[in-house]
Amino acid sequence: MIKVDATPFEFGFDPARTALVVIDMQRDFIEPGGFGETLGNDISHMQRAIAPVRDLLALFRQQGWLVIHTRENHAGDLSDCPPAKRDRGSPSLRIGDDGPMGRILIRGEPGAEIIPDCAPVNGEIVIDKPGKGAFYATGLGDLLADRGIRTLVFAGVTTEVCVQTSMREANDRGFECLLIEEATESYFPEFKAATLDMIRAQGGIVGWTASLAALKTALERQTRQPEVL
Ligand code: C5J
Repeated sequence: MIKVDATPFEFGFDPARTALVVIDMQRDFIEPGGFGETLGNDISHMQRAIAPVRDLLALFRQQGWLVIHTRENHAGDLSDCPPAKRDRGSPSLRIGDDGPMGRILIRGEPGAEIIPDCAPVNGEIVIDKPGKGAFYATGLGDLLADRGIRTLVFAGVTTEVCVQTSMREANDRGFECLLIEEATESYFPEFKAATLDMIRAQGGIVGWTASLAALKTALERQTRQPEVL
């Protein structure tokens, strides 16, 4: 069991039953001309999450632990996009419209790909999801059950939308969930802060949060432990 200094209290996990879930580190949310920007958001905030997500991925890869990526996207014919999602508000471009990185939020288009810094490597799992939550209309629940996974470490964007929704879905399904604080970002810094508070309030009502440094320290501590036979 690895024990991490976390909030609201220590978080313990068995790596064999744990997966990292990196939510939607896609060009459409992070780069100019994508879905995030068409909604009127300041995408510059997203830059802060890139290096920490990359470091977190490197950590899991070094240890050989399970890594899962998600992508929010839709079929080209929009059959999995509720009209309410496409038609709401007055974005400069809607889901499915042609933008500078191809059709906005459409599976297979350049904008819907994960940014190169955080791109999946061979053997990692990629889940395409039409909703904000990673469990809705995807095979994620079955995949985790098949592998005996009970603990999820979360990262990605955006904190209060797809990350929080996925973490709440996981919590309701009985998973123990840890969000890595620097490895998530919102277009609204105050929403990120509020989301971290909401997750860990009331004795960890949705789960835990911890810094990347705390996770690294926990791993170093574990490596230094003598092996008791
Ligand atoms: C949004 C997401 N914000 N990945 N998607 O629409 O958080």
